[in-house]
Amino acid sequence: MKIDEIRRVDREVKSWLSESRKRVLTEMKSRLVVNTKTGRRDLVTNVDKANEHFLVDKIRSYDPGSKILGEEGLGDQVTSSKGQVWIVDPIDGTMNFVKQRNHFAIMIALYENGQGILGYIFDVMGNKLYSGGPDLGVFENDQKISMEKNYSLADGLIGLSGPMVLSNEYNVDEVSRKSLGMRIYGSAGIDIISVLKGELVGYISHLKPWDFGAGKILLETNGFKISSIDGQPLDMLSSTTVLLGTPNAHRDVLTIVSQ
Ligand code: 2AM
Ligand code: CA
Repeated sequence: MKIDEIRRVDREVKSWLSESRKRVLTEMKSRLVVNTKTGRRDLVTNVDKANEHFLVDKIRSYDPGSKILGEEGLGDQVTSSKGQVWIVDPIDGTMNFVKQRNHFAIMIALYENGQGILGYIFDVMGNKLYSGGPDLGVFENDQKISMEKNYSLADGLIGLSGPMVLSNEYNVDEVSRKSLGMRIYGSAGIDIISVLKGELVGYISHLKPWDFGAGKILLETNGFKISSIDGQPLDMLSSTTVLLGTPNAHRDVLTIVSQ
């Protein structure tokens, strides 16, 4: 995609996200309709569905030739990364949304032939939009941001998923001990924002494409590493255990989990 078109799409997506945030804030004031998906901790609400509907409609009218992978299934059956592929997570951190009315995100990514073009993570309650891509750089609202420092695992906090801590999958106990402490935020989007800002040196969680699609673009643009927990490149259409962070922390975690 040419830079002029990327800028045009960027303006357009930001206008959708601004409207989307306002709608979510309004809908949050009414009683939520909460349903479970795979279990009692995997939730979907009327707001997740309405917001995916809203965003998918916007994408379809703006870019009818593209394909859309949406968490709640209102997009398309996407089986190939050829062409333009949008990835939508209408509410990331639905448990936080339901129980805290805070610490959740709206996420959108645009890939072209598997290459990240634009990524968006909107911290709704903080009213901070993290956006950008390789051609634009990474922004917190209108402010350009960069990696603060290439921290090692021993120099910072590590974000982990609750279920992985409980099962000590991939020896995350040891990862946590080597760090300055672990944090469990419950939203991949909020964890990824924390890594971008230097508040966490890394994050480990089992994730689906809509959980990491936008974050991968923003992280790689700013020099962070993201891979599967065994160090392999991510497949944009599959779920896997994901490791992301500063290059040093990423290397430190790989060393521990491969022992
Ligand atoms: P969600 O709220 O959009 O479903 C919580 O630990 C984080 O992991 C959230 O980003 C959440 O996204 C995601 N998540 C929750 N259940 C998951 C599952 N079964 N597989 C992958 N990601 C999940
Ligand atoms: Ca979601």
